[in-house]
Amino acid sequence: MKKLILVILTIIFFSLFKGYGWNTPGMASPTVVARQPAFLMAGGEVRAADGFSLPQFNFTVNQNLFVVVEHRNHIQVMSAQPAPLFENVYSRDFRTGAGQNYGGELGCVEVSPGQWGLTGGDGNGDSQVNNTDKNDIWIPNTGSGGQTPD
Ligand SMILES: [Ca+2]
Repeated sequence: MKKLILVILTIIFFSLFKGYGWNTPGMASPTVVARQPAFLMAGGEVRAADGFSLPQFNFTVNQNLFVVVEHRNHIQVMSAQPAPLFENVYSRDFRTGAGQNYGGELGCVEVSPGQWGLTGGDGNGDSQVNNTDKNDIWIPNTGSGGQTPD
């Protein structure tokens, strides 16, 4: 009998924005069209609440979609380009390079050659990693159990 091992790193919020492009003169500001919690798996894939299927959204797509990944103690990342559609799936792989996210290396780090990850350590969720995170979140919660902040 095969064992099924499900490794989930954490829960994220997976959002979709519509728009024609970021900072495009004369174009309307991007709008959040959908947001849902999802699991960030050990391999970097995103899965829906059941842990297996892809997150699904129920709306009509009539503009470019940009993907945003929000994690409770990482800097929020947004795709630099619209997510391409292939076989009814919109996807964006942030692991393949700093150019995948808006802001490049400001929002990600190369964790191994050719593999990129989200910048961690944003304890207070203000999209910056600095001494405020260290002094207000990390140090007071060092050694405490559970997830911090809750
Ligand atoms: Ca912070």
